[in-house]
Amino acid sequence: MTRVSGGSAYRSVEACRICGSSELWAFLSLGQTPLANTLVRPLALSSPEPRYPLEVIRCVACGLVQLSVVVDPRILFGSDYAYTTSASAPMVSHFDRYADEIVTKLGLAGQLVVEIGSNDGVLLRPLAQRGARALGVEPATNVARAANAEGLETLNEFFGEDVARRIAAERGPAKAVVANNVLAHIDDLGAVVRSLDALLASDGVFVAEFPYLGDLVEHVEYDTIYHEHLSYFSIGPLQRLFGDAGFAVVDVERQGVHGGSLRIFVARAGRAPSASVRVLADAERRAGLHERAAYERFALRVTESRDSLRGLLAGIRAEGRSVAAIGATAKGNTLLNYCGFTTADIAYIADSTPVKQGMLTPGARIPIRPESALREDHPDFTVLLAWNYTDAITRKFADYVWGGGRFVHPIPLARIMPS
Ligand code: DWN
Repeated sequence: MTRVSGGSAYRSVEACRICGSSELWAFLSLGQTPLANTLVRPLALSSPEPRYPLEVIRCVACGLVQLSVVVDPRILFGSDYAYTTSASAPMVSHFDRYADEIVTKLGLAGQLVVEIGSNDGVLLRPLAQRGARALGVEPATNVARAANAEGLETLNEFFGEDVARRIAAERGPAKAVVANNVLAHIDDLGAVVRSLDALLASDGVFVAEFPYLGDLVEHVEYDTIYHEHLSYFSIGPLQRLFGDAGFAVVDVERQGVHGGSLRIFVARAGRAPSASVRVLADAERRAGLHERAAYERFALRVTESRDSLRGLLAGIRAEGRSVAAIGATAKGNTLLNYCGFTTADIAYIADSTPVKQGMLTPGARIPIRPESALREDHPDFTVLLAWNYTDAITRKFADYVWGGGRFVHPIPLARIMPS
C-alpha cells in the first residue's frame, strides 16, 4: 500500500481484477481528489483531507474499465458512511418494485435471501414484507445499526468467503444473493464468486445492479467516477468473470436509476442465457464499447462538459445572480472538484439527508443545508447535483420554479431547466 498525506492508503492497480492482464490503458484522469462520501465537519475546516489519484483505465484483454488505484475499503466504508439509500424517495420506490420483481421471478417467498452491502435495509424491508427470509451484510456500522434497529437483520461486517460459509452453515444455502451498487465497489471479485459458490443453493441466483458503463459513456456521466466505484461494468468482462468460475450471466435488465443501471442475473453454469444477454452484447458492439475510440471521445466530452458548466455558472455569477445546488451526492463531489468549484460558484447544497446537513463537501468545502434553504433563500439557480432524480426534484420544487427559480442540469452539457 502506498502512503499518502493524511495517513490514508491505496494501492496502484498493476493487473486487471477480472483477467489478470497487465495491459491496462489509461484514458481519463480527473486529478487528485478527496473521497466522495467522506464529508467534512466544520471544525475540521483547516485540516485538508487526503486526496488520491482518480484515473480510469481499461483492460485491453477483457475490456474491464476500472480505476487505476484501490483505496483501502476500511477507509472508504468506515463507521460514519454518509450515504443512506432511503434518504432518496425514488430509491425507496425503486427497491420496493425490485423486491416485487425478484420475489416473483425467482420464487423467493419463504426462502433465504442474503443482500451484500444492504445499507439501511431499503431492500431488506420489502423483501421481508413479501415473505423472504432476508439477511443483510453491511460493513458501515452506522447504517447497519439503523437497519437492525428497524428489525431488518444485518450482519455488520464485510462480505467474504468466511461470512458466506458461516451463513450457509447456520441458515442453509441461499436461494438468492443480491448486491446493489456494491459489485463495482469490490476489489477482489474472485473472492465474491467463491463466496457465491459457498452460499448459493444449487439452483440459486446472484442478482446484482450497478451503474452501467454504456449509459455512463453515452451520457458523459463522468461524475459517477469516484474512488468507491472501482469497476465500470459492461457485459463482456462480467461474462468472463462468472464464466471462469463455473457460473453464467443468464439474464440482464436495463434500469433507469443512477443515470442508467444494469441488473444481471447469474446462475451456476448449465442454465441457458435468455436472449437479453446477446441483445446487450450486440448493443455494446454497435456502441463501439470494444473500441479505443469510444473512450478517447468520452474523455474529450468530459472536458467539454466541465467547460460548459464552468462557462454557464460564470455567466450567471457575472450577472450578479445567486447559485445553490441540490443533492449532496457522491457524484456531485467528483463534479465539484473536477470543475474546481468553491462557495464562490455555489453558495451551498440543499440535501434531504439529516446526517449530511451541517457538513461540508470534501475538497470544494461547500456547506450542506436542509432542503428548506431553497425556499427560504430562493437562489436564482440551483445546480442538480442529484440529476438522476431530476423528475422527482423538479416536481417537489415546482413552487421554486413558479417563483422564478431555475435548475441547472450539469451533464452531458450544462443547460438551464426549464429553458
Ligand atoms: O454507489 C453509490 C451510488 C449508487 O449511490 C453509493 N456509493 C453512493 C450513492 O451515490 P450518490 O450519493 O451519488 O447517490 P444519490 O442517490 O444520487 O444521492 C442523492 C442525494 O440527494 C442524497 O444525499 C439525497 C439527496 N436528495 C435530496 O436532497 N432531495 C435526493 C432527492 C431525491 C431529493 O429530493
